[in-house]
Amino acid sequence: MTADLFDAVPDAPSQEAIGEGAVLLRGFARDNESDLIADLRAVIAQAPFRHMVTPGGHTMSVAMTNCGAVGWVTDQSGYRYSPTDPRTNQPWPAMPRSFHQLAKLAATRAGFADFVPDACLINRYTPGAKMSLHQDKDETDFGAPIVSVSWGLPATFLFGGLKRSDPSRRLRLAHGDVVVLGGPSRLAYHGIAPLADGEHPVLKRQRINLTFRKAR
Ligand code: MD6
Ligand code: FE
Repeated sequence: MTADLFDAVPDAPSQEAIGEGAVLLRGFARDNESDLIADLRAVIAQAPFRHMVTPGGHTMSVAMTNCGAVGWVTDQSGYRYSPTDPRTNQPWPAMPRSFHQLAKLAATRAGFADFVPDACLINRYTPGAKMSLHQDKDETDFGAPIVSVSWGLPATFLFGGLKRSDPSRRLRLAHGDVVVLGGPSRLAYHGIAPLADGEHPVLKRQRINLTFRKAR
């Protein structure tokens, strides 16, 4: 029987290469999820989710906030990282130690042992919300990966190539899954298909995504 083997490695997360420098770590963020979600709630209490406006004037269906030394913002004047929350002109909440540790551990597992995130963008999807195909290129150092953590309702991650017109794979991201985009995949186009309705036992009718970046 293999039961003993599995017992020796409880909830061992799986690891799948989804591209060059791109790794899907299923279940990687489930270990201490109650601490992580408590820390998330504290961040949100200080810097609530809001729907930002794109430079083109569209209000995003995904609600966002940030923690860390800088946070990603968009408004009529463009995309950028800001040390302050434009709602209050106060610094973003500090990045919880638990978040920083999770991001470093995931990056290390994916082969990026020296990753030091200074920004964490927090996305909230309710049913129907989506994120169009995009590249993350507002950071200064594309040598650093981006670590993405998903909680709550499952989503379909669209993972394309270096050109917008390249075909994209559809990958299911469930509660606790982590994606690391680094190396040649750092600038790959990606997005999230419209979120299907459902109810998650902890997070109810929403999906939360954290993306850890080295922005500056
Ligand atoms: C999301 N993720 O999962 C959106 N960006 O809600 C991203 O935009 C993303 O998953 C950079 C690297 C990994 C990602
Ligand atoms: Fe992205």
